[in-house]
Amino acid sequence: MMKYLSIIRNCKVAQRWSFSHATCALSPSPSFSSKWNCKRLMVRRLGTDIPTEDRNYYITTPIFYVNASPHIGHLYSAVTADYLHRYKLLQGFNSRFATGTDEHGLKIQQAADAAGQDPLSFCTKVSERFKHLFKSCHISYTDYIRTTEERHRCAVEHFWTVLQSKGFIYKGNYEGWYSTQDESFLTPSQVGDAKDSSGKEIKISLESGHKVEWMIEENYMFRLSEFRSRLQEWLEGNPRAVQPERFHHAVLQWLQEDLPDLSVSRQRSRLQWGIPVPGDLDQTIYVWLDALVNYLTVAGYPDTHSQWWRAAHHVVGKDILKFHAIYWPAFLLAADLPLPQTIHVHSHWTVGGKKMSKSLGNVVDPLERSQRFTIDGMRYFLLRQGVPDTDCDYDDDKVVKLLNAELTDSLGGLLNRCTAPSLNPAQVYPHFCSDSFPSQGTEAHKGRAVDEDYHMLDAVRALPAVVEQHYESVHVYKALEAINRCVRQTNGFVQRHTPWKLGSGDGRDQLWLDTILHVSLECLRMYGTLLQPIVPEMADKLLSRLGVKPEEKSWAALDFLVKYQGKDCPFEGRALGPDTGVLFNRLERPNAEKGKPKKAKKATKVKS
Ligand code: ME8
Repeated sequence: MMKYLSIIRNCKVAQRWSFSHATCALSPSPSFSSKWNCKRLMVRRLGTDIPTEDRNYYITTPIFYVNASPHIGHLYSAVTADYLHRYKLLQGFNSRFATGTDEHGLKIQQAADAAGQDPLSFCTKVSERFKHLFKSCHISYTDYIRTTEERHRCAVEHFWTVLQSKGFIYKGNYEGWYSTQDESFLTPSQVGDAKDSSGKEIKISLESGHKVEWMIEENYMFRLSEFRSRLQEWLEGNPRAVQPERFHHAVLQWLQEDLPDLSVSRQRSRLQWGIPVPGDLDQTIYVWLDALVNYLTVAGYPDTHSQWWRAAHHVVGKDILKFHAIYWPAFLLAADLPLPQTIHVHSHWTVGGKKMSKSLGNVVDPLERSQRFTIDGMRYFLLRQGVPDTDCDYDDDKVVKLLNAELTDSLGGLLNRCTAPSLNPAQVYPHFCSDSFPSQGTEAHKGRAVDEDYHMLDAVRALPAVVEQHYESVHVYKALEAINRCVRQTNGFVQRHTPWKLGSGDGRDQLWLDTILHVSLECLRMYGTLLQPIVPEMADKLLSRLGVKPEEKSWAALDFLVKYQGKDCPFEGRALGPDTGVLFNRLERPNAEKGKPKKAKKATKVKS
């Protein structure tokens, strides 16, 4: 049955995507207009042909522990889920986006004790910090869940009862290693020797480096070992269930190893801060079982979850892959619930090569950085620089260099040039003249466009499909790299034709000047539309400056340069929006400038 469902699901996805690619592939050497049509068809299909239930999209972040304040790594997961949510909305999906905080367990109990506070007030305080960060950074979540909420307790109790009634939970004796920092049970092969700061011999988790302790307890066990082959089947039948591919392989590899039953409760005498096991008040439900169910709680479990649960996608850091790609699917299979569609895994932000983490005390404050580099600046940097497959080192200097180069100079410079009153005194979206920029082929020699200009059109026309592909696979940096490459090409186009030398009153020159500006603004409209999920405020500023109306900002409006095809362009002749200043202000380099006399450097601005 599972296999059958996954085949149907894969077919639907394949249909949706192959539609565009197949159309493209039919043309041996697709011309600008045939590739163009292919794109239009795909957008139309996304807009109208998908059955309503397939238009739901439910994206989640991990729920974060409240033992300390949020850092850049947490913001990265949230920004990743946020762009997916915004992107899906722009495509016309009904999208739901959940984030929140994980508030139970020994680690939180100990942190609250250490702070001398009662656990709930402690959790509330830190949970509010996460909420504040996310709101400040324009994380547009639709649901914020705290595991101390009543609705969640009901969902967890119900879920537990289902697993127990189906015979997947039994009382047993757990004897083995436990890491409180990771809230994780470990097998002997996952444990190694180390010394603590006082030189004492200790045992640590080989994966996280956190200290582990031997524990012997009578508690409830989940029959995880029974699920090995079903998990393998799921992964083999759904090669894109865990992305990127290397993590998919990692999970399959783990499934070849020992998969013992999992302890899913702790004795109440040791852990009071959690949800009691239904019917046995001496035991508290294991915090990971409790936490994972949050995704169902938000979806409306146990009463109204099916509509959203079928559309669930998770964003997680690689540190919690095992919990999401082994324990969670096993719990869901046991409860007869569908498995998540995708688990998008990302690697870690490091500082000086070490994972940024609360326990190592090397965290970068995301709120302070988003004030210093702006919210969109931080969002852009994290998504442009973060690579899902490999860890990425955080460095303020890198942030400044990247944002100055790509947002201030490249994109901001292009917008400035093309909207400057000196080139565009009427402040309108200028007219396109097909005699100046005729269709490629026999007519081309009659116009003023050169080969590179046609290459640029090809690249920008192909851009939405390229960006979509990378947004879908969460290789955002590749999408942003592609956009940035096109922005550079458009800057090259403007530079090549020096429009500032064309405003001499000669009629033909004026038509060519208008055409250069029209093409450039069309390119900018594409970039602004595609960048909305990443830098919402900046993209909005850009599109508003071009005079694009709110209803023209969706994915369906990614029709590039329709005048080139002889069709009417709704923007032509329309007044530009008001000039609200430079798109992205140049940032000061953090340390390099210290001690040097400061030379005020402004964003490139063409004289008006
Ligand atoms: O594990 N780089 O919570 P947590 C990138 N409550 N991302 C990072 C990161 C880093 N250096 N550090 C943390 C938990 N993250 C559980 C989750 S879900 C049902 C329960 C991000 O506060 C990344 O997404 O330790 C990682 O997986 C998550 O925060 C861990 O957050």
